[in-house]
Amino acid sequence: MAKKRSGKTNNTKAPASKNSRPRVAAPQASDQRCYTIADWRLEKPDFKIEQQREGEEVRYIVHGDLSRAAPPIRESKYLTREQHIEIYRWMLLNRRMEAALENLYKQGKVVGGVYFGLGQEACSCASTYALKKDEWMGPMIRNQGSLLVKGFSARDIMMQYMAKAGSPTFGKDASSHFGDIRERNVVSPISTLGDLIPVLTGVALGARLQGRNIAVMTYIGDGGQSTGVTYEGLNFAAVQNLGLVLFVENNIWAYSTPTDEQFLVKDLAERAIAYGIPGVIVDGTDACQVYDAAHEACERARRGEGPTLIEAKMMRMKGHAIHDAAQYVPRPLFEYWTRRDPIARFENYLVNVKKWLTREENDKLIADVERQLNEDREYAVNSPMPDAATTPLDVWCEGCHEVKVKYAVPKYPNEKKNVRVKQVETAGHLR
Ligand SMILES: Cc1ncc(C[n+]2csc(CCOP(=O)(O)OP(=O)(O)O)c2C)c(N)n1
Ligand SMILES: [Mg+2]
Repeated sequence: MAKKRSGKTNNTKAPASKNSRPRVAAPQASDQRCYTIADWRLEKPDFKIEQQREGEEVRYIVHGDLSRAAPPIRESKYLTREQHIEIYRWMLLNRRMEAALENLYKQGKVVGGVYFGLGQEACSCASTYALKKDEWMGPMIRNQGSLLVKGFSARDIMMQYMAKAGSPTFGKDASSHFGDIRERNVVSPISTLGDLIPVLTGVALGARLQGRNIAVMTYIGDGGQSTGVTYEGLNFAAVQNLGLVLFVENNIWAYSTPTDEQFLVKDLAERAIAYGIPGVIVDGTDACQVYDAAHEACERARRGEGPTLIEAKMMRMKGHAIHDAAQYVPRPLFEYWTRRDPIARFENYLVNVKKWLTREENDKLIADVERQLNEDREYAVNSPMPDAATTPLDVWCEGCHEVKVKYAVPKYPNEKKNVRVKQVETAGHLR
């Protein structure tokens, strides 16, 4: 027992208080392993969204400093002046096209719903811009900018939403489920969240069998990344060193669920550690950061070194789709992210910081985008709906088109070595 404080030495240590007592022995330096996640952002927003319940009502309040001014654009290591301006143009077209679609919906001209990528244009446009023409991309609903960069016109996209006969699906799908396996190398979006990941991985595997390491790109949301198929697809790409570039679009919301209610890791890029691949965090509202990370990941893919996970942080600036007014989103969050608008900041960067565009050149560029968009909208509105007689056509494919190889005739290792698959094994599996 400890002696009383009598001036004599007390050799017995007083017990630590309950709270300060460590639960496990303090780890030795040799027990620790460190992993690196690159974080390229010039600011690291730090706030928390808390769910509060009042009876049946659920509401969210946000904690943190939301008063800060927006960060500058981070200088690109790779983009030329012309490329900056090209990306800016795609972003403008992306935004103006979605504004036109919203109006068309309100005029009753859109069949079905409309999805928006407002606030996410830098992520869609600057990422796909890093792909080569013969490489592949699979967009999600908010990546309409990616479709534009990959060669679909605003006319195609508007006609698709209006289910017009001349739309990419000839009026058979009234939203975003279209691709192009012939010219543009775009895999059609798959609504089941995460399923594009193994499909794009399969595209990279197909190219590998044809003797090419290519970059393939797809996107998944903060919500969708929790699906099992995300793990399966990305893990397969990692193990096979396939060139998947996966953008995890962390836009704070999955429908009405904020990220604080979805996962406990600080950053979704940390997931990369579990796959054994590089993970990078970028500011998804900064086109230069998005492009540079995408470019490095694509180069890695082309060298046959495998996939990269890029977490792009931003906010979905509208509801899930046009029917959702997003009233559950705390207003201060909208104000905070409006100051981080990807287009306004990029415009300021090009016109005032870099002085790569004069005011007149900028006005002309915006007017050109508007003119092109107006032409496309008029064409789309005035084009015919499908003829009922053609409705059953192009639904089932029974050998109507050949799926051609893209790069070269595949070489199978077994074929070369003249190894035959064991019949017994095959039969065993089928039983
Ligand atoms: C496997 C699966 N579960 C649920 C849905 C329904 N659903 C469609 S979009 C969505 C929210 C997606 O949120 P997030 O992944 O964060 O993408 P965001 O809409 O924010 O871009 C849900 C739950 C679905 N399409 N697929
Ligand atoms: Mg989301």
